[in-house]
Parts: sequence; C-alpha cells; structure tokens
Amino acid sequence: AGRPWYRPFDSNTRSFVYGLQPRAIQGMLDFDFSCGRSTPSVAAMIYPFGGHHIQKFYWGTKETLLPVYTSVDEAFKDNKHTDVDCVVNFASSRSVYSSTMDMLRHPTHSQRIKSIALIAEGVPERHSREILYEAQQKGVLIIGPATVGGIKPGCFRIGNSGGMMDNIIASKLYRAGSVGYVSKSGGMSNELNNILSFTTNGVYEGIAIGGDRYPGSTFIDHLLRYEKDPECKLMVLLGEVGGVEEYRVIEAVKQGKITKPIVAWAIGTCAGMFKTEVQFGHAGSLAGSDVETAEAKNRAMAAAGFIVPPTFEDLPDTISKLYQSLVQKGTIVPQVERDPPVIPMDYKWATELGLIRKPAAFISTISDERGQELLYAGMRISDVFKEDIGLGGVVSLLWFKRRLPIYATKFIEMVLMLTADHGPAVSGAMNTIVATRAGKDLISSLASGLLTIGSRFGGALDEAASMFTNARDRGLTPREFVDQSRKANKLISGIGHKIKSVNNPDLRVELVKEYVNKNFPSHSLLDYALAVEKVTTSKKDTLILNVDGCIAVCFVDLLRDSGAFTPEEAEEYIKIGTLNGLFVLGRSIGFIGHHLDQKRLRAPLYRHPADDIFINMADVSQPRVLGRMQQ
Ligand code: Q5B
Repeated sequence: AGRPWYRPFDSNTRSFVYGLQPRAIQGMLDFDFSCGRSTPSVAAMIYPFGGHHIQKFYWGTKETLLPVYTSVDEAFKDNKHTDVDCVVNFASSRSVYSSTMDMLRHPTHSQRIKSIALIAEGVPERHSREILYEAQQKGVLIIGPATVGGIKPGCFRIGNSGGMMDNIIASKLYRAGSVGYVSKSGGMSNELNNILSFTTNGVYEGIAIGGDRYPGSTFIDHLLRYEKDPECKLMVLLGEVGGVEEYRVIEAVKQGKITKPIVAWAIGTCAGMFKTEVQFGHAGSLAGSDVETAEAKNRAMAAAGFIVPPTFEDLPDTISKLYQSLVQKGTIVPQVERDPPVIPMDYKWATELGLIRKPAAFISTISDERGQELLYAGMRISDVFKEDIGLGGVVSLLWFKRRLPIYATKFIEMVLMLTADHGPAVSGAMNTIVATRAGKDLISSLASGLLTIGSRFGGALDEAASMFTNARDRGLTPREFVDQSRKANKLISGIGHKIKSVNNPDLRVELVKEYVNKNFPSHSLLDYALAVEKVTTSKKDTLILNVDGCIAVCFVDLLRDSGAFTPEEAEEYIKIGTLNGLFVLGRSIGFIGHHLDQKRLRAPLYRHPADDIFINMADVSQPRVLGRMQQ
C-alpha cells in the first residue's frame, strides 16, 4: 500500500480480523472514528464456521456492514479488499498455528499480507517458531503471540489495545505524538499510554510484543523501525526479567544502528528479594542466568547510554525531562492540541453508568427471567413446585397475575382436562389430521387445528360469557333473552350442540355443573344459563347449554364472586378474550395427540372422496365474462 517498511500502520491501514470478535472490532472502529479516519480499519472478518454472512457495526453514530468470510482465500479472492495488508488473528492457541500458516502459505494471497498480530495465549513454542520462520521467509511482521497487539495513535489500533474508549481519549491516542515504545505486556502498555500522555506530547506508536519466550517480533525489530521513522523522536523500552532481548537493543545502540534517545527500564527488579528464582506473569519472564535479571539489564542499558531511571516510579519524571529537552532543542515541535473527539457512548455502557434513559418499547408484567430465578408473577419457580400450585396455579399466575383459591385452580385444571379432546371428528381435530397427513410438522398441524376454533366451534366462550352476563344484568328473564336473541336473528353463544342433547347429555357439562355447584361460593350465572337452556331445549333438544357455554358462565361466576377480582377486572377479563384461551389451551393437548397419532400411523395424504361432495355448477353453466372483456 505504498508504506515505507518501517511504518506498517498508518491511517490507511486496513485489516482482516480472524475470528468472531464483534466487541474488539467495534473497539477498533470506534478508535478509527475518534482518529477521524475516513474508512474503518477493519475490512472484513474471517471465520470458518457459520457460512458467509454480514455483521453490523457502529461507525460513529451511524451503522456499517462488514462481511464475514469463511477463509482467507474467500476474503482475498476476486481482487476483493486490495487495500488490506494486515491480519489481526484472534484464533485460539489450538487453531492459531493452522490459520496463520494458511495465510502465510497461501499460493497467491500470502504476498498481500504484510503484518499479522497473534492474540492467542498459550501457543506452543514450536508453533510460534515455525510461524516466525515462515513469516521471515515471506517478509511478514508478526506481533505476538500472547499480546493485545499495539496501537498507532491517530491511525490504527490492533484489537483491544489501549483499553476502553474513555481510556483511549484520556491518553490522547486519537492523535499522534512523538514517542515510540515497546513493552512486553499489554497492561503495561496501557500504563505507558497514560504516562506518555501527561509527560510528553503522546505516543507515536506502541507495540506490546507479548510475554512468550519466542515472540514473532522483538524489541529490536520495532525500535529499528522507530529509529528509521522521522516522526518518532524518542523511544521508551519497557523490558522485563527473563530473556536477552534488551541486549540486542544495547548491541544496536553500540553499533550505531540506533541513535535516538531511549528511556528504558526492565521490570522485575524485585526478583532479587526472593530466595528462589521467580516466574512472573509471562511465560518468558524468568531469569535463566544472571544477565537475564532485571537488575543486570538495567545496569547494562544505563552503561550503553540509555536513560535508565533509578526506579520505575521515576520513569515518568525521566521521560518528561528528556521530552522537555527535545522540545527546547526543537527536535519536537508540539502541535496545537485539538479537542478530544466526542465518541458516541455505547447504549449499554451509558445505561450502566446511569447517563441516559429511554422509554421501553414493550412492557411486560407477568414473568421475569433476568434474575437468578425465573419468576411467574413474582413467584419463584422453585416455590411453584414447593407449594405444588399445579397447572391451574401457573395459569392463574400467568393469566391473572395472582394466586387463586384452590377450588379455582382446580377448576382451571378441570376445564383443561375436559376440553383436551373430543374425538377426531370435530372441526379442529379434523383439520389437524388433514394437515398432518399432508406432511406438515407439529406446529403447523397444531396451528391448523387451532385456527379452526371460532364462534361455532370451541370459540364461543367469550361471547357466551358476555351474552349471558348482559342478559342477566339487564334483568331479562330467560325467555325474554331467548326471544330477543331470536328476534335479532342471533344465535346464543354457548347453546346448542351437533350431537349432544337432553337425551344424550354431554357428560363434560354434567361434571362441570356438579363441581361448580359443590365448590363455588356462588353460581348465579350458571343457574341463569340453565334456566335459558330449559327454554331453548323446549324448542329443540339439541339446544343444550354446551361445553363452551357452561365453562364460560361458570368462569364469570368465578371472576365475579370469588373475591379474587374487582368488578372492573372481571369485566375486563371477559372482554379481552380470556375464556376462549381456556379452550385453546386445553384443546392443544388433543390436537398434538392427533398429530402424533397420525404420524405414528404413517397416515398417507388425505383426499376427500369426490362422491362426498355435491358439485353443482348449475349457476355457472353460462360462464360470466367481465363486461370490459366482452367489448
Ligand atoms: N339454534 C353448535 O348447530 C351449533 C342455536 C339456535 C339459538 C343457538 C349451533 C351454534 C352457538 C355456538 C356455540 C360451541 C353449530 C359448540 C363446541 C365444542 C365441541 C364440539 C363438538 C367440542 C350446532 C338448528 C336450529 C335452528 C337454529 C337453532 C341453533 N343454535 N338457537 N341459539 N345457539 N351454537 N358453539 O346442531 O328454527 O330450525 O331455524 O352455532 O355455542 O364447539 O363436540 O362437536 O368439544 O369439540 O348444526 O363440543 O348450535 O344446529 O345450526 O342446524 O340449528 O336450532 O336457529 O333453528 P346445529 P343448526 P330453526 S360446542
């Protein structure tokens, strides 16, 4: 991309992120936006699982889409993303070797990659060395493994380097300074970002090489780049106990390959206070010999002319003094500070901080799964079982948001059991069966049956409740009610049955009546409905109070007289379709049973026999043609 070798990252650097890392990518894009980049630094993701798709990210306050490819090959193929030359590889220690080698050994695309950051920890040393060997052959810069990566203020951020956005802004990483640093640790890099932001004009570039014994690139690789880069005016080397990488820098200084001033410190000077050899957090931070101790390194670096503070605590002061002297000499000309960019805060984070509020689009008042335990209307699911409230109790919690008396919850259960099925011949069961035999799945077949429930079949409860209640409340005698309905040409919901009659009573209805008479404190609407039944059956013996009607009026008695509901609530539950819910819930059991039954029977596609359909085309024997077509 026309960059000099010593400057792998600039404000045009574009990368692929290997692995599904939406948070890290969002962090990179937020950083880009804060730097004023015109294009996001991430061009695409590569993730072998889940197929090619697209993911959405914020770009400032707007949104942008990034493709997810399944392989490096797919990402580069057809000359896509010609501006990408960097890969941030988040693959785990198990897959980092194969994925990186795939990139480095790709017959055509490998030439396009100039740098790869390996984030994974615990990469086997043999794998790291093989990756490094291959990368050196191909001239690819490897940063890591076991690192957050690094940051080029104002230009490019590798993964999560620099921490959260408020940290990035506080450390002024949205614009370039003059100090290039190298460290092993990502955490210490953050500390350096902070120190450099108040002791100097800030970071020019910072790389954390990672704490492993065989990092893909070491201090010297990056310091040689900084030496060559005219924008970098002073360097900071934060070494540590273990390894000999600091000596390679000393050698370069001695040979005159590095001439820019270096402030240096090797961490781990406290190791000498322990009786035995100390392994610090990093795999490589263990002194294998005397020269590898932090003390020895600090001495050697000071002897070679590095500016080594007396203690780590003195590091900021030492850097500040050097910086001031470079400003005085005119080596560094501090730029006018621009206002820190305003980065839209993540909604989630802002909410957590209590900075914003927004009206919720939905309100829900019946259940809550957010806490440790699922709550049904405030009742813990474990208590639902501890108190053995049964299915009726659960329905009363989720439908009515309250515990109902036991006789009421038992009644709900009774209704569900009574309405569970009424044979294969009823409309809904037929439709379920036909759908199943047409090859439909359980949900479709169940839905087919449920969609059949209507004012004539199974869905007469709500209207029955309202008709009987209104009639009774208006003071109509049963006969007046029947006559008025007839006059209005209105069938009374809850009255009549296809096969049940006075002489062939519906035993389900008998059971409900018996239960309600025995257990309900009042059953005045049931009594009224039975008086209406007397009138209707005197006309035709099939005009009985049917199962829908009987359940409906009993439920109104429950709503009105159990003491569990206010009159307004009782009214509302009748109006909002609660009662049909009882039939729907109960009959779902039967419909599912019919579906499973047909599946078990391997029942073939059903076709209704034509001789069972009276087809009469008489009224269309003269085909009617649209007027306009006749012209
Ligand atoms: N007549 C249920 O009709 C049925 C009248 C009426 C006044 C009435 C009919 C009806 C209201 C809706 C209702 C729930 C369609 C039924 C259920 C679940 C089920 C089903 C199962 C299960 C039956 C004959 C004469 C005519 C009509 C008059 C009829 N109904 N008058 N009020 N309600 N009811 N549905 O037998 O003078 O001869 O012209 O719509 O409550 O769905 O098991 O099958 O568990 O699955 O075909 O139990 O009653 O009677 O329509 O030939 O009428 O009676 O005006 O009078 P039918 P029709 P007229 S439970």
